[in-house]
Amino acid sequence: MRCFCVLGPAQAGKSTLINRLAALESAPERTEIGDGLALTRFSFFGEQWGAIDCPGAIESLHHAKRALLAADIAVICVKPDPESAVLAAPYLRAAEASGTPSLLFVNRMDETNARLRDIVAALQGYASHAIALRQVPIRTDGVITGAIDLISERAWKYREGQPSTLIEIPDSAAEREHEARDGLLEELSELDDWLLEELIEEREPAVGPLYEICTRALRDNIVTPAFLGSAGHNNGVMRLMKALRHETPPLSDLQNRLAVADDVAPEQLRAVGFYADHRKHLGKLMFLRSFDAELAPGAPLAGGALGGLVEHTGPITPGEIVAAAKSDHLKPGHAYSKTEALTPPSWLAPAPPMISRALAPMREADEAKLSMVLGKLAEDEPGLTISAEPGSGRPVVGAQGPGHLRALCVKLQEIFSVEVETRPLRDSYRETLTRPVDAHYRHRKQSGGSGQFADVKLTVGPLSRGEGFQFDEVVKGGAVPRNYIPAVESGARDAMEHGPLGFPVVDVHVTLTDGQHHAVDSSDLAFRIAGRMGVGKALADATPVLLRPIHRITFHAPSDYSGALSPMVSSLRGQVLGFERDPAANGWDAFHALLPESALEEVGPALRSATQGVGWFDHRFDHYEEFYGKEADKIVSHRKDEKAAASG
Ligand SMILES: Nc1nc2c(ncn2[C@@H]2O[C@H](COP(=O)(O)OP(=O)(O)O)[C@@H](O)[C@H]2O)c(=O)[nH]1
Ligand SMILES: [Mg+2]
Repeated sequence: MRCFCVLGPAQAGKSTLINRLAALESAPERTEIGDGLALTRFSFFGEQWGAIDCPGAIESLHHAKRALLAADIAVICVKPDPESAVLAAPYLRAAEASGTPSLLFVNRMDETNARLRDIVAALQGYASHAIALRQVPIRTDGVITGAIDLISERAWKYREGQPSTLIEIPDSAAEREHEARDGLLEELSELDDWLLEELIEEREPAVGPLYEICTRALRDNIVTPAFLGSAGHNNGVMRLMKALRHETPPLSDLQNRLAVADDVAPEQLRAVGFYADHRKHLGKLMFLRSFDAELAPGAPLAGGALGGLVEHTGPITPGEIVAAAKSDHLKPGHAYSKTEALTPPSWLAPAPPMISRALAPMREADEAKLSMVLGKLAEDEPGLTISAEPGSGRPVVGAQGPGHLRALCVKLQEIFSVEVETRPLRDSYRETLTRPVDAHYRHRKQSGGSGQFADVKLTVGPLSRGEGFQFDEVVKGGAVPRNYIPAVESGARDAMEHGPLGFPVVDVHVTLTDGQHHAVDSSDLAFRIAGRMGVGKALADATPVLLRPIHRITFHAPSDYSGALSPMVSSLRGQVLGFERDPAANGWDAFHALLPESALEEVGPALRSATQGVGWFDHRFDHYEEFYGKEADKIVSHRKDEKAAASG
């Protein structure tokens, strides 16, 4: 089976296009894979084809990318106006990063007056391969009525609901056709000496060799050819399918791409696992594309045996896509030899989570099950991250966006019968002190026979931001015996856990200067308590101040939006650091800023609206910053109320 995937933004007409391509010759057969991926099988000119439909929401980009693991070629289906080109940018970027040859289909041409060359020029801004028109439209009174193939120079007139008919190139289109053809041939002549000579000698190059050069240019990822049409009206669909038939590279090219990062020979790859779906009664289903005629249920794969196939009988031919049950040792994202699973390619890595939520099961009894299920799901879906919330220990889920998070909750309920509620994470405020103070604390307790006694004198002062905690002692003459000093330090550390404002305390220097002990009643415990109480008292006296966490954030977005990011950062109370061209992709910038952690919740939606949903970001904690004013006071009093509620 030969296989292509259709990538592109929502509403570009991807699903419509697949239905039309598949229905050219036979009745198509569509199978849902999961998370917006679906496989349509069909035959064309005696060959078996598989088309993978991909979701168009940017939160599902990590799912769409999986299709590139299994496809010989990508069709990038776009909307027909220059302003929408940016919506295709993430897909152009993903296809290029994966090394998958791609062709463009400019769809919905029936709805636009925009010039194709402007659309392609706008797309070129986000592509590093040259995009070359392979067709130009024929327009009558502004409406598209057909297209001219720039290689064969044949013109086709569209007919509603019927195959197009061959016509003479209309006079009105002739000049444009020549201009576009010259452009295409010039592009191709850079790749082929024969063609260059033909052009220099002003000979008319033969069509057969021209198609061959096109095929080579596509296969080598030098040129991305652009076709046009209207899937909704079945126009340009046959032309596209014929191009796919002639120009889709062989299966071995995919094996080569997948093997490139590892030192396994491409021929040793038996299959690639691109998706795992967890189903209610079937358990985990692994979707694989096979490379090997000997792959069969029970055959060795990645150090285990391939399980039974769902809805598939007979041998698995190379290129076939199958779903295997009972293959839990297989993880998606890897190509497999008999004995090994290769490292997933780096281009497959999802964007960092855009939204994080703590999860709690509605039924307490589901707690262990929830952790187990989340662990299983995250193993098969790197776009989902799982961690534990400091303090509560609750599982924290990082998702690609609110829709992705909702989809997870639905999966948890419908497939695993665990109903959950979600809540935002707490900001990790800290506090510190602003001046050094001395403290004296005596712990004395008489209970029955034995008593407790410890006396400490301490100096407690601030350290520079980020230095954490330091403990020293300058005790003279054994006033506090050596063996009790570690207990004083432990007590001081205990005091750091909850400061006078209710938050963990950082950047503090404690010096034990003096003290007293009792030969019978002193103990580690007594000195620990004295240390804790003494430091606690000092912290309260030393004018504590709230610290808020500041993150360093990098926005990844098409360069067009960098201008809009500065005001966005300001409105989120952040500070712009600057931006540069993203070396990894044409037409993208990496934009850096500092933002308070409390603003991270708003970053996702703000970035979405500033970049038409195309941008993403990563961030990491950078430093703590002293935080004063009304907002800080509110946080402190809220914390007090919380503590009161918890203890009362
Ligand atoms: N006018 C017009 N509408 C189209 C065309 N292709 C698809 N559509 C419509 O566009 C909408 C989105 O199509 P769909 O295939 O679901 O897009 P997807 O989100 O990319 O899969 C549907 O209402 C289609 O009927 C086209 O070529 N012309
Ligand atoms: Mg669709």
